[in-house]
Amino acid sequence: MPQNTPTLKQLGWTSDLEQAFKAFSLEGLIPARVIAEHRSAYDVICANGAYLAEVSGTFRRAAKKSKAEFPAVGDWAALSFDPRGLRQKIHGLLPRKAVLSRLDPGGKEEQVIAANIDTVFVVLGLDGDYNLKRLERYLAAARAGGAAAVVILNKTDLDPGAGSKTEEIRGLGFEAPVLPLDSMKLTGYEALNAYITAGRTIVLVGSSGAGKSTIINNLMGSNLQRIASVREDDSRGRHTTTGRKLFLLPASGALLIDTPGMRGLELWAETGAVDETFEDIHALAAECRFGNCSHSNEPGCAVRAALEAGTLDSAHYDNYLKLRAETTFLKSKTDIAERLKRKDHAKKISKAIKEIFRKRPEI
Ligand SMILES: Nc1nc2c(ncn2[C@@H]2O[C@H](COP(=O)(O)OP(=O)(O)O)[C@@H](O)[C@H]2O)c(=O)[nH]1
Ligand SMILES: [Mg+2]
Ligand SMILES: [Zn+2]
Repeated sequence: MPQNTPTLKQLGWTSDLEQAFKAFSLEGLIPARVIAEHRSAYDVICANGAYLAEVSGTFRRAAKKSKAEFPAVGDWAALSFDPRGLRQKIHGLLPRKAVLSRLDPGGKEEQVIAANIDTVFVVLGLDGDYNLKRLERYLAAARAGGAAAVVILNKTDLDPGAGSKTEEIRGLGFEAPVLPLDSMKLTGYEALNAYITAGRTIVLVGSSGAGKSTIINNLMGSNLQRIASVREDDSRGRHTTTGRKLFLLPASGALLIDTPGMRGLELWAETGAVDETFEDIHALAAECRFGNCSHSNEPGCAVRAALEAGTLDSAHYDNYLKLRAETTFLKSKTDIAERLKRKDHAKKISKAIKEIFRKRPEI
């Protein structure tokens, strides 16, 4: 347990959250922020200090349907506080602001990596971890979860091409700023100041070895995290921790969530959400004549047939189309291949125009 337990305010508690918590307060429950996730328990901090907590039986039964309803790092939980309890009980969660989710590697459901975040730092290491396809996935996941993103190109000291890579990503026109960083000499760190402000929650994601923990260490100004990560490695065989943890930066007051390297981040909103929510349509789609049927105007569409027969609700169907269009939009917004093609096209045109002017005799 930390020596100086942060206050709720330091952890990001606001009067708006207090307001939202009213119904829980009336039940005698108190707020706590989830700062680490273990197999079946959580580290939480409440006004009384830092504790181990688990969900109540009622919570477990109510959340049985989906993993995503269970607490995640960053969540605000409602505790029934027992000073003698070994584990405090979590009875509910405040509705989440932005989340970072992915498709659970073990199944077809949402896994919340971090909750109530403001910003996602996508960290790429310039020692062979520069991968635009992966970057695009992370950016799409941030967008899908409602969080802003910042791209961090770490280990600039190891790559003479760091400058051109920075420019390459900037040229792709993402909303996210691109910040080059050397975490050995600590160059580029001033640019982070705009994002690491008091009460703001930031999750760091990226491949294992990209430098996420080093960045947190540097910002913490101590080797606290390094100690923690050694313990993580030791306990890997016992499966006691997910490695996702929240840190309070002493200087700026920002809250950083470290994540262990993720092999793949399958975009939750893109892959799972629509089909999961519209299981009935998904089942009907198996009977469509074309495998890639969009269920809008293709012949032999089983979905439209059900609609016409009145066995499929039209509002339900409309909602399906809307949601799917959203995920398609999400995909095209972040599809780098498309962007590069468009950029290439624009380049060719401008080159052709230049050619015309070059060949034209002076007027
Ligand atoms: N040369 C260089 N090495 C770095 C930099 N940042 C991190 N490293 C090293 O990269 C390795 C992995 O870093 P770590 O923070 O554990 O990565 P994580 O898995 O993303 O948390 C460590 O040996 C770090 O010392 C950097 O900017 N330059
Ligand atoms: Mg790490
Ligand atoms: Zn169809």
